[in-house]
Amino acid sequence: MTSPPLTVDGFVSEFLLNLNFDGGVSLSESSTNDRYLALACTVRDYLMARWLEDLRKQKEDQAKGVCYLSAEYLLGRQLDNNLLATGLSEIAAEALESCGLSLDQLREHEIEPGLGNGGLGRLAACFIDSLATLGVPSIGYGIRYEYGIFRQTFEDGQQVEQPDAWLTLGSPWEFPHPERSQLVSFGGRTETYDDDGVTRSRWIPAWNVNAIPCNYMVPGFQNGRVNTLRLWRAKATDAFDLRIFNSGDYEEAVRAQTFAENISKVLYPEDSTPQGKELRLQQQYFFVAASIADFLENVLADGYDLTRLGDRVIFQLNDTHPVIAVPELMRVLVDDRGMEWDTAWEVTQQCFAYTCHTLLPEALEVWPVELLGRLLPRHLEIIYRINDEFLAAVRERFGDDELRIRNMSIIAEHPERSVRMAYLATVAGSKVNGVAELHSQLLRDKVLPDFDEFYPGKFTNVTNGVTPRRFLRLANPELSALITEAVGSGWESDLDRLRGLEEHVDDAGFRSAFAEVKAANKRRLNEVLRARDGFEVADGHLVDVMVKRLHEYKRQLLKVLHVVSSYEGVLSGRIAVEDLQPRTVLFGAKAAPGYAMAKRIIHLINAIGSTVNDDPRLQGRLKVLFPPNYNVTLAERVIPAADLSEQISLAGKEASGTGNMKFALNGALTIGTDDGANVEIRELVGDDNFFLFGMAEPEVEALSARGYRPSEFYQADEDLRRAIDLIASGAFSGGDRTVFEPVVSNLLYEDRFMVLADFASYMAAQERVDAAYADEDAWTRSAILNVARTGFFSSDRSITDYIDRIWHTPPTS
Ligand code: GFP
Repeated sequence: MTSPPLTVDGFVSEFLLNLNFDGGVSLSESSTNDRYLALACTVRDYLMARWLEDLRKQKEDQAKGVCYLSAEYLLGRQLDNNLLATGLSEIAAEALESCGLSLDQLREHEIEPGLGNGGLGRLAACFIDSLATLGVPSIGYGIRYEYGIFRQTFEDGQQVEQPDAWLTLGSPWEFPHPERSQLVSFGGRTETYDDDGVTRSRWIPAWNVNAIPCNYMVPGFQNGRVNTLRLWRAKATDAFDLRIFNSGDYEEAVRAQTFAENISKVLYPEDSTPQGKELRLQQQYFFVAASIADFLENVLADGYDLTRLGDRVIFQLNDTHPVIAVPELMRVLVDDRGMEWDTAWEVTQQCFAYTCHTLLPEALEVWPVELLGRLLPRHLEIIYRINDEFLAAVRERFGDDELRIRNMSIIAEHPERSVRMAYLATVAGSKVNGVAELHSQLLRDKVLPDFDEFYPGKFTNVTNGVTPRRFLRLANPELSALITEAVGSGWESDLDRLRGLEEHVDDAGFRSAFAEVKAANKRRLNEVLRARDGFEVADGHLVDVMVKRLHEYKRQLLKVLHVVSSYEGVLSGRIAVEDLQPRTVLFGAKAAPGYAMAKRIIHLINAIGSTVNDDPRLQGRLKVLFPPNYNVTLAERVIPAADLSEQISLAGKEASGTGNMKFALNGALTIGTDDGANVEIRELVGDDNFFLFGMAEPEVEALSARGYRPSEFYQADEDLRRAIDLIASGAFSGGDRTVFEPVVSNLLYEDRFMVLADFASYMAAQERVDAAYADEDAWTRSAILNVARTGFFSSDRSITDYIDRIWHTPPTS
């Protein structure tokens, strides 16, 4: 098979073929959607020969590869990424122009697949990009949700969730293969039987669904490599019941179908109800069972000796969501393939590794035994046996230290009997890693210390990274051009070369070109926000950005208090309005639908925005913008325009952060706590180019041990008191004091994430920001040094670390 010619004419012919023959329309009659679909298919055609070749080679070479198991992939738009990977951007633009079309217009038509919530899902997308760029044999496995993360709108400032119908206009990047579906079973019971004198167990499931693989190309950056992302879609095994349908009961006729297909309907269904919880566990098992079966049946060579499975594959568990894969592999090896338990357990331990992405105890998933046993009875038996043998080994080592044994048991007894998935992953995984130095250390010291002691050498760190292709080259074309001019081409896949920019930092011409790029990016953001939301980013403003999932530990409320304090300062005359550094504070955040406090905080930010933005006393010097529906596409516009990156979580709570890396690489300065990867960013860029504030993790611990009383901070700090009182007074809620009362009382009487304790230090750091920003040239210098010194945060480096420390899967040609 050959690719279409890499010429403008070749591209035009392929495009028209796709439009006419696949789309069934002529150019003159075609809609924007027809044209977008034809363009996507054309780009695909250029990747196809390599993809098929790589799939063939993967099967033939049987080299060790990575199966990345992740319930989320927050991919972002595909067209531009694939054009860049194939080196086709210019040819495509010219070809379309010769047809009277605009590439810019067609790229805006694409709806991004939002198959993830935030950092975790975006990391998975960066990782598969890097795996392909480095040429590592790998498959990303996940779920092809029909509805991704909800589309956020605001009504009266409050979040309203709309379904994200990303598939409605077609899905040109996916290749479904119903003929390769895998049957995934649920429910029922187990039984033992006699197998030639040996007693064995088996599972008699009650129902099943088909898992249909939908394949996506994952091209490496201009290296001809195309890996695969395989997402599973649920399809009922029984077609609807025609007899019932004909009797007129249409709803009942499709009930089984609806039930089965709900599994891949929505990304992370709301799990505050028992049904929602169960559906989540169904999703998790659904995709890992299909993935393991697919790997064993379709990727592994026929007749491969399964006792050597660890030589062929490592299943990387992206957080706890796929951990049910551990008992599933055991079940397949022992029950289906007849392997001895001990051998199977040895194989299983070689084949898994686990990445933990959190430190919040409530985010470490547990499944009630009652639910797990009902849905996956055989898996529960297997988990019990793994636990019994593990605890026996612990006893052997530490004696009958019952407290330790209770603490280490995979089965928790309180508040209800449940399976601790992080523990199961730790026991089964060949390695366990955190996602930044500090996080990995805390994971060992605080979250899983007994395991660290029991398994010396099992714990390691791999600091997260982000793909420079999407977040620098595509998102910031002007800065990319400047970088290429300064350090030459090829840095996109060798990001350490950004160091070369340091040589240019003393060159006034370079600094002014750099500052001009930032200004141009602000203008571009302005155009986007104006068209999208009717917002304006005023000229000369410091663009201060906090974009990330809305969560109390990330402390959007601390940013809110800074804004309110500045506002209150002007109202009360404490700050002369002319002395206020003109700032546009931009928020972007979605709150989980069931997370009431997060939603209140969104409401509060919007309420503050409407009050502050319209107050003439501010003379336009302070603006608060909150464009709804923050997603990858908006991130690509916001990040390059930012001056200041807000990374202000309570120390010890943010595992890593990846937004922090994207901002630094795009020349924003960070105001941040010593948390997650901020620590490493600061070490690399230097204290002079980073605004550090707040307690470090040991101080947080100490304060917590002493007994944290937020109201004491409120009493002691007049600025803080005035800011909180202003919110409490109803100033942002039309005089109604009840609206934000829950936020205020939570801050005053609980404040789990110590916003008030860090307030004074944060305000002082913001003053340093204002002072620094006043010296534009010095600021630009720091911004350049941020870019130059953060090449370490390429996801290519993360993947190289995974290969060296965990996977041992060298690249293949
Ligand atoms: C989570 C953690 C982040 C971390 C990412 C990727 O993402 O600190 O950077 O996973 O490891 F919290 P979010 O849940 O914050 O999106």
